Amino acid sequence: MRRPTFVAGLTLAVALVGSSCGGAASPPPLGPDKVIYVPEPSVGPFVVVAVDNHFHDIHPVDQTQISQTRAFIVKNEGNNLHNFTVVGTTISADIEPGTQLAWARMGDYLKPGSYTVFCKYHVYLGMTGDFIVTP
Ligand SMILES: [Cu+2]
Repeated sequence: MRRPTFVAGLTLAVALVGSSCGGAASPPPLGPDKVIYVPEPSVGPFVVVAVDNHFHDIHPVDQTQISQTRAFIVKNEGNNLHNFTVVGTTISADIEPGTQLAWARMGDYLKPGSYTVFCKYHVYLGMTGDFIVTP
């Protein structure tokens, strides 16, 4: 119960500061896409978040392993259209903002092996990822 009270107090303080300026209230500036870092659980669907022209959770340096038995989801939590193209396959799917690509079972789409993926719209910005599908 303490946290909501604090937030309410902060909001009031901001409102007071704003009104003391005397000018017309301007809308808050649009910040970058909000990214919340949550460790990937080892059960349930493996979720990749596409945001800021970047694929989280499948950074090449992490050698991410995903069992072929798991569900696999790519969520577009940004404001831009993204795409999920898997190199060496015919898989290339657009993912509209606020939507997701969802596979009930990874192995139905990608057999065990190493894969590189990219967004065809933002590959020039380095929007790529790597992961390993395991048996
Ligand atoms: Cu993209």
